[in-house]
Amino acid sequence: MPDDVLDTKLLEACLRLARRHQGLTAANPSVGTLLVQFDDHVPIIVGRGITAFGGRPHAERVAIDEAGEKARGATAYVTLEPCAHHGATPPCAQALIDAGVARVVTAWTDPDQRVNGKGHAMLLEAGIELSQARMEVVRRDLSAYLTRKSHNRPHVTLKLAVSADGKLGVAGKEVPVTGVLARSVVHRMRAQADAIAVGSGTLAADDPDLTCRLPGLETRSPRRFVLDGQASMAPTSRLARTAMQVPTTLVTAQPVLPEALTELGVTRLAAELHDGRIALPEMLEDMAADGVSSLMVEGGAAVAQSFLASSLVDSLALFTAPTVIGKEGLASPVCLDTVPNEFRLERSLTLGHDQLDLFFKV
Ligand code: AOF
Ligand code: ZN
Repeated sequence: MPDDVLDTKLLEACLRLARRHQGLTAANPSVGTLLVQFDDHVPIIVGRGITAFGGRPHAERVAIDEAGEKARGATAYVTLEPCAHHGATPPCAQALIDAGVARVVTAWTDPDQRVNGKGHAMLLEAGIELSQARMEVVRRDLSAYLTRKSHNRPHVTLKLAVSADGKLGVAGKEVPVTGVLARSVVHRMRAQADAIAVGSGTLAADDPDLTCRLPGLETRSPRRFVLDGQASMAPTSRLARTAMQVPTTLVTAQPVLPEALTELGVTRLAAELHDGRIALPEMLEDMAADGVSSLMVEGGAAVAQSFLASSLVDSLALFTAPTVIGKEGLASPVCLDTVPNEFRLERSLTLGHDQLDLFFKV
C-alpha cells in the first residue's frame, strides 16, 4: 500500500476513535490519536487516545501514556492539530516532542486562537517531519467545533419534514408527516446536538418534548431553546413542565419571565429584536458563548425561513414523506426540488416510506 494511502487509512481509524466520544467532551472537540511504529511498512499501533469525557486529558496525552517508551520514533496520527497552549493541560505538541515522536500526520488545523498553526510550527521547529492531510470527512465531523471557533456561533442544522405536497403541517394542530423510522433518526440527531431550537408557534401547536427518547440515549437530550419574543410559553406545556430535567430557555425580548415559568426552572436568554423578530446572529453568538457548538432547528416554517434568509443554515436534513396534507397545510420554505444552490447533497437514506436527504453548505 502506498504510504499516502496508509496515512489516510490511519487517519480514518483515528476518526473512528474520535467518534466514540463525540458529544461527550463538553466544549472541547473529540480528537482521535494513534501512535504507530512501522515494521517494513507494516503498521503496529503502540498507543491510542481519544479526548477524555469532559474534554481532558487530550487525545495525544492518552496515546503517549499508553505507548510509554514505544512512542520514541513513532508516527503520531491526529485528527486535529496538537494544541500549543498551556491551558488546563500542558501543550500536546510539546508532549509529542518530549515523547520522541519522529513524524506527525494531522487531518485539520485547530482554529482556536491559542493554537491556529502554532502546534504545527512547534513540531517543525523541533525537527519533526509533519504532514497535513486536510481531510474533508474530518472537517465534517469537527464542523460544530470549527464553526464555533471560526464564526463565533454554533453549527446550525435545519431539520424539515415535508409532505408529498410540500407542506410542513397544519397551523395550530399536530399532524404527523413522517413515519417511525424517520422519527428515530431525528431522535439520534437530537442526541448528537448540543441544543435544539423551535419557534413559539410550534410550541403552541405541537406541544413537543424535543427530547431524545431512544433506548440508552435518554440522557443525551439537547438543551431546548424556544424563540419566544413575547415570553408566551404556557406553564402547562411539556417543555415548561420538564424544564427541571432538560434545560429549557426562552429566547425573548421580555425583561423578565413570568414567575410561573421561572418556578418551573425555565431560564431566559435576552434577545434583541430586528423588525419585531429575534435577531438570530446575536442569539447564536450568545449560545456559542454558553458552550453550544451545534444547534438543531426543528421548526416551524417562519423560524426555518428566518435562518435560511439570514444564511445561517450550515446543513439541511430534509425528510420527505409520501403523506399528502392538502390545502390547509403550511408551505415548507424548502422542498427537495427547491433546495438553494449553495447546498450540496451529501447523503440520501430511505427510511421506510420516507426519505432523508442531507445537504451541507459548500
Ligand atoms: C488537542 N488534543 O484532544 C483536544 C484539543 O481547555 P483546554 O486546555 O483543554 O483546551 C481546549 C482547547 O484544546 C480546544 O479549544 C482546542 O483548541 C484544543 N483541543 N487539542 O491537542 C485534543 N481536544
Ligand atoms: Zn492538547
